[in-house]
Amino acid sequence: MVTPLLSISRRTRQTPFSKRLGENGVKAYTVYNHMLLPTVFESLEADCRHLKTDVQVWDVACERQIEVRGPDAARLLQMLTPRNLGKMAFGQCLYTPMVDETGGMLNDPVTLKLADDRYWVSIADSDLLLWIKGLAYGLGLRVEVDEPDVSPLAIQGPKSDDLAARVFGEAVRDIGFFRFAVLEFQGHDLMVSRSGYSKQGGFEIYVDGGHLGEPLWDALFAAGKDLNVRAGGPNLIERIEAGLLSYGNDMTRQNTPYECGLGKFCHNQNDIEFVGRDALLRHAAEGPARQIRSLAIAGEALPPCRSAWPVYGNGQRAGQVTSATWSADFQTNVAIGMIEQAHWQDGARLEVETPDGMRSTTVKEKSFI
Ligand code: THG
Repeated sequence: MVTPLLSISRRTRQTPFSKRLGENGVKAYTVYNHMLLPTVFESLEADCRHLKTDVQVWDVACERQIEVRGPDAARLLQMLTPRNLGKMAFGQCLYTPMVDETGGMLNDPVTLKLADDRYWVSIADSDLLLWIKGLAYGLGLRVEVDEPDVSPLAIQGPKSDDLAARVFGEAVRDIGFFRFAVLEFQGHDLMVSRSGYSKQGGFEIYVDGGHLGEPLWDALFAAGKDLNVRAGGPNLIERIEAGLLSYGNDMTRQNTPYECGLGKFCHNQNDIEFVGRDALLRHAAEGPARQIRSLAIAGEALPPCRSAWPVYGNGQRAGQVTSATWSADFQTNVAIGMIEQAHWQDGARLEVETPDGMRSTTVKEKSFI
């Protein structure tokens, strides 16, 4: 079968790092927030191994920032999410499910507080800007909402602290998980957070101004030569092993945060006002009928999951698999899926209908890593 190519044009936006990706041998892209996101350099498997042993620099400019500023910024941010932001402090990053009036997931961004009247919403792949602008206008809030020229660049892998310290100074080592510090690079103040879309540790630098992209990239590669630094991107194998969710793949507007396993980010909802509260309170009282689970799928390496694969238990529909790939480390296909309550207990044996036929699959309560 022919693997189709992606036609790239002005709509599939380039990033400040695109030229460097070409020079570093990028082999595949996906499109995320209408922007190119590199997915493969050497191979998914080789990239995964290197991520787990060394350090990588990732072009995640597609994690677009939506800036909300003005006297009503805090009120608008709280309207967007069931997570209680009442105690959010400057310098904090919070994983914030965002829902519509039915409690359906619109996005699962990281929200950063830059000041009492200024926030960045670091979005996953959906046009959240339009929803936020519409809400601000409809509610008559005193805010400005736009997409600044900010392009995150991630440093990920076990040697991340050493690499980041060489470019930003020893202060990076003191940055707490999901906190950011403002550090200097060539005379510019940049936000550097301890976060990223892998479980291998690392940082995200919010490159504020596209012209800084190549100088920062080059500084990281010059400083990291002996650390074996390489270009990378969110790695499909590692993110499935880690159980990191992908909006549009593992969850959509059809799912609530509880179904997505994000109920732990939905506390004290009686104390706050947000769109979808009544629907979510009702849903939480009933309990979700299905929930995200990690799964191991038996047999040979499977092709990519391009449409949901039906899952069955005792001949009955038991859910669907939405992401899957071969894991060399676990010597099985690893997967993420949405599984019905009757079948979601740890160790449950089910069947999944893949493009390569029926396979047996085992439900896991926890992710592989
Ligand atoms: N970093 C930033 N922006 C982003 C992402 C990111 N925007 C798009 C996308 N990724 C948003 N989705 C996620 C999903 C998972 C995590 C972060 C963003 C994540 N989760 C950790 C976990 O599940 O273990 C920690 C969550 C927590 O405890 O708060 O890191 O990666 N800037």
